[in-house]
Amino acid sequence: MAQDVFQSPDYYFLDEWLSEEHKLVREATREWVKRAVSPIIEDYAQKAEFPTQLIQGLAEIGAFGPYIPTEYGGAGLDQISYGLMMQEIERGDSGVRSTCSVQSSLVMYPIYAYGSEDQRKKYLPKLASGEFLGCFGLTEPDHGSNPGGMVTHFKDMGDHYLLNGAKLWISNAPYADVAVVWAKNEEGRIHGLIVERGMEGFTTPETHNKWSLRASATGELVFENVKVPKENLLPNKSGLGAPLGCLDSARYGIAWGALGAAMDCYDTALRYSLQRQQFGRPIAGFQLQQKKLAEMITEITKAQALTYRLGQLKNEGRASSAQISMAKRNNVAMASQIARDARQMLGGMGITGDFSIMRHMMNLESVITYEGTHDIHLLITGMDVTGISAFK
Ligand code: TGC
Ligand code: FAD
Repeated sequence: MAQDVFQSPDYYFLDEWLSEEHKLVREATREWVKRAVSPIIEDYAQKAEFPTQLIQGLAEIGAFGPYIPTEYGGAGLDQISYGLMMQEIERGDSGVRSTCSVQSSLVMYPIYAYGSEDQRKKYLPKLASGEFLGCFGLTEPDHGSNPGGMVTHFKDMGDHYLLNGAKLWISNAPYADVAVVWAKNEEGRIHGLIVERGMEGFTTPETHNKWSLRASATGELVFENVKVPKENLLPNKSGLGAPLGCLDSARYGIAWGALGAAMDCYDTALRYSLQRQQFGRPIAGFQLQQKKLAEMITEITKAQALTYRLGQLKNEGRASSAQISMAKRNNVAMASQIARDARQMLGGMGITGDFSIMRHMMNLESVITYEGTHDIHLLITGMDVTGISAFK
């Protein structure tokens, strides 16, 4: 891929809303992405390999647990800094951001929020430092949008739990040292269990043949009579609201991340269209190309304002699940549309790995599906404004 010369658009001077700390976090993350991610990511995506060498760097920039308190190894930052980090990392690649979302919001967050003090001390510092990689098992082969129907279950055997079932489409699974797994007890109540690699009967086969998120490892979690120690049950929250609470945090990060992918596509298309000559002039001078660019910057600017405001609400503990759904849905759809338009603007070059756009475009097909599909988030908004659930 060509040298990374990304410059972020800020059409409404929204940087003025950011604190010095926010800007420092963003610049440090951007500099690391330019140095560590951009030069290698296309190659790893083409090979469909997970670049494990990035794990240490991600830990060093604080991308594992940005908002987890420092006493547990996290970076102790606010929600806007967390968002800006996700924006910059997904600007590099959605799959790398996925690794961070899973580690921070789907593994560290539940251990921090629902775990015992012993569990926090045992796992969080190792997850923050990258010594441990984690994954989150909610989706099952027959229960994706409807996780409440899950069949993975555990039985109380007196001195341990016996876990059986399977999870599908699990990011990081093939490399994970620990898995936060959601399963039903004998009464049908959902609980979180920390399952460790090496426990007998626990396997993580990799999922191949993806055309999307190729630089992220995806797999299954299979549990065949796995003996889980009793102290591995997350004691402080149960029910479907427990995993959905983690999703709130990850979906929030995705809203920022999608913005990063959109900004990268816009920046690339703008630069290319100013240089590429057809009919004796830069293609940026043609009205149809200007329409695309004008719509892109308008949608990015609207999403920047929406997302920053969501960050403020999140910092104040006032962001509702439905508000987060709206931002995830809007920003991912916006980024997907921009990726498609930007790809067209590059003509034939747009389908090559010389530019990041086609990779973003394909990655966003996963992002629009995971953490709740585009349609599910629309129905969450519908439920919120009408008070009537379309799911029951
Ligand atoms: P429903 O009856 O509405 O709710 C059950 C209980 O959960 C509570 N709740 C929430 N709590 C916290 N945060 C949320 N976002 C919540 N949404 C609901 C709710 O209050 C209730 O609590 P209680 O105490 O009354 O029992 O549940 P439902 O079965 O009707 O389902 C609702 C629906 C469809 C919105 C939900 O199931 C859903 O969001 N489905 C989408 C599934 C999903 O997003 N899966 C993601 C899997 S993980 C993933 O994709 C990781 S990708 C990672 C990466 O690589 O980046
Ligand atoms: P389905 O639920 O079968 O949906 C199929 C279609 O039906 C969708 O268009 C959906 O919108 C629509 N639909 C479903 N229900 C309704 C309804 N009530 N009304 C209208 N339309 C509806 N899961 C994890 O637990 N952990 C992970 O780390 C993880 N990582 C992932 C990584 C990747 C690359 C991918 C692709 C997925 C990942 N997932 C993960 C799973 C992801 O969350 C699910 O794919 C997603 O929730 C959708 O579930 P499904 O694929 O079973 O689709």
